[in-house]
Amino acid sequence: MISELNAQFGIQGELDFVEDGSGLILSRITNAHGSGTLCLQGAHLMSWQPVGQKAPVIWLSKDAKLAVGKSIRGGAPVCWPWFGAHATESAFPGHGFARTVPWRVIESGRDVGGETRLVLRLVASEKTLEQWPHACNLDLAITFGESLRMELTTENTGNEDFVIGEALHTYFQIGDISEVSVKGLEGCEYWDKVGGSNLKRQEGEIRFTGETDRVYINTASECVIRDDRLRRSIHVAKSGSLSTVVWTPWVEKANKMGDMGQPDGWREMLCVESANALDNQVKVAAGTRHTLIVEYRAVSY
Ligand code: TA6
Repeated sequence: MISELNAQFGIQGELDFVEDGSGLILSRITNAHGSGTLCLQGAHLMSWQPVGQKAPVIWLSKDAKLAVGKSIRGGAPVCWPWFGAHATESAFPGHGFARTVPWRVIESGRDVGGETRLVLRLVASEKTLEQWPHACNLDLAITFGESLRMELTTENTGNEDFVIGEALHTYFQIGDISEVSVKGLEGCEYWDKVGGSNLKRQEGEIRFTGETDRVYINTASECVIRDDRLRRSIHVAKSGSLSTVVWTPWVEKANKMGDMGQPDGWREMLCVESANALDNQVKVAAGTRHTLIVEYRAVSY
């Protein structure tokens, strides 16, 4: 498998595939713009560090475990074909199954300007069809350049419309949660999931003083994470997405989760997730496709 992958999709000195001790396959990318790692299971971006940035832009828990069928704590989990708990089946996995099932490589290449591109497709199985009995393809195209671009495309190849919820549930590396703010969601309505689920409106920039778990709706805005400790801004631009989720577990929830990198790994991460969730779930009509796109850029100051 590894030798076939490298023969068919490897790019000398830029893109290769290796087997992790857990039996999962990782893709390693290095080019003039930076480096990254992606796990084929879940098409799960695990790391990205552009040249010129002292710290990675994507956070991965020190306790992250790679295991077949298990989600990885950190990186950019693909939440699909639902976001959060399944609407009716409590036994179905939270945030859908896409992040814990095999994906296969369908394309690799070098774009203009020396960017490296990789495209993966979710491998449907009896298990996925049990939970999602629809004819469709799910592809993730990821381009490693000065910025990081991800395109999540759902193609409805059947003859019935279906509705999806989705997110690129990205964990960003920050200096400390007390020294960051998020701009771009001013005036937006959001479902506040801490202490029930109430609809509120964002006033001003977002700062963090406790557990924060908010689904901002009806917003296509670019968000900027301003990080005064690392002296950089992370720009989260998107298209094909009308929800943005902002999440920090804070100390109690992080300790309960147990895989956030004790004692205070949670202080160095912030999720700003480009999604279509709750009010913004997407109907993908039969024979059509829908793409959610994000572009991440780190700018030092
Ligand atoms: O996106 C925020 C959230 O829905 C939180 O409520 C929390 O559950 C987080 O996702 C992590 O979920 P996970 O299933 O990856 O542990």
